[in-house]
Amino acid sequence: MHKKGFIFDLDGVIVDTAKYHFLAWKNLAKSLGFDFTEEQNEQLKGVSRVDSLKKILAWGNTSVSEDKFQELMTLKNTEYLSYIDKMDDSEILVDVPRVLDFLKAKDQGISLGSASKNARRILEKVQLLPKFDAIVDGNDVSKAKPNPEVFLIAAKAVNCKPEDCIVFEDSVAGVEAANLANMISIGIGSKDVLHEADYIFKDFSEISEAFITELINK
Ligand code: B16
Ligand code: MG
Repeated sequence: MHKKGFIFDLDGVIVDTAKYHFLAWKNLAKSLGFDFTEEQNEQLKGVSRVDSLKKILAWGNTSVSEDKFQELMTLKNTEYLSYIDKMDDSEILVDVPRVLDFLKAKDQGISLGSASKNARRILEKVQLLPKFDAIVDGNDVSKAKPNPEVFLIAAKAVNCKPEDCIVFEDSVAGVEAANLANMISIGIGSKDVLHEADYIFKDFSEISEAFITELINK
């Protein structure tokens, strides 16, 4: 059996924390006197906290001092964490445990590759932390997706070459990062949004064990 590295994004792939990011950013924008749409929110998926705030301020034609910028980041994260702290394993997206358990049974490398600095806290809340061989998150990288850094570190962490890795991603930036890393990209979500991915599935219920076995033996 060939050992492959399977790298999972967190938000939008394992759990739907995107809705909590959206809520917290929307309230922040509201406090600054403007709003943004769900379509604009799509551009924030997979993007780091700093870059998200930069985009949002640009949408609102607003500029702030460095101190205020830091204050806004803290405000947003505090509200976001208030939602996270209420999470439990019922928020794990459909069939994620089935796929993780299948990969473990096949002795494949399992890494997290997330932009979030809250990744460990979220995985602990939903009780999935022990399923991962390695966690690479926003605290480990200096370059945000679409830069491939997070996935390259995640591959190394399970001793796999980039071309032996498969990435599950829900964001445009993340799919681009996986492609730039020379990994197989699997988009989780809409075909209209994730058309750059090598494969696209609505969610993990569409991912069969036969398909995963094919990836392992590739
Ligand atoms: P935090 P992922 C990303 O997580 C989210 O998709 C993105 O919306 C968020 O801004 C980013 O994490 C940073 O999150 O504020 O918790 O550090 O999709 O890469 O798992
Ligand atoms: Mg994501």
